[in-house]
Amino acid sequence: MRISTSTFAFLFPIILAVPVAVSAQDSDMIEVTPTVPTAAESFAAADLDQSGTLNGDEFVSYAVMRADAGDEDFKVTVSSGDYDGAFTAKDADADNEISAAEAGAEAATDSDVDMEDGDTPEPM
Ligand SMILES: [Ca+2]
Ligand SMILES: [Ca+2]
Repeated sequence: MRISTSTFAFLFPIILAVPVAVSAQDSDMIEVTPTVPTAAESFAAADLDQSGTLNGDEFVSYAVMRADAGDEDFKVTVSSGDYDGAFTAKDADADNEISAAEAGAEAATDSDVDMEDGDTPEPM
């Protein structure tokens, strides 16, 4: 056994010091800034299967997120619980999926639209 007690003696003060340093920072360093997600961010977060569109379940998540973010239209939807009605209203092309455009959640750039998805061309 070559592990000496001096190694332990060296580490021990560090182990003690770390929790103190963390708790000292806790009170004044960590400031929770509420950030309101953009529609595009909510859309991406709600699109659980990352298909680029929202199905019925994903749309419910999206509606709740937008309501939380202060979107008055979705507040009405969430408080009424009429997700089906809102879904139908948003689904302009009636394909039972809400695209980012239909949700009004298009990102500023559209450069990532055609990623590795060449087998399903959009019917116009
Ligand atoms: Ca999806
Ligand atoms: Ca659609």
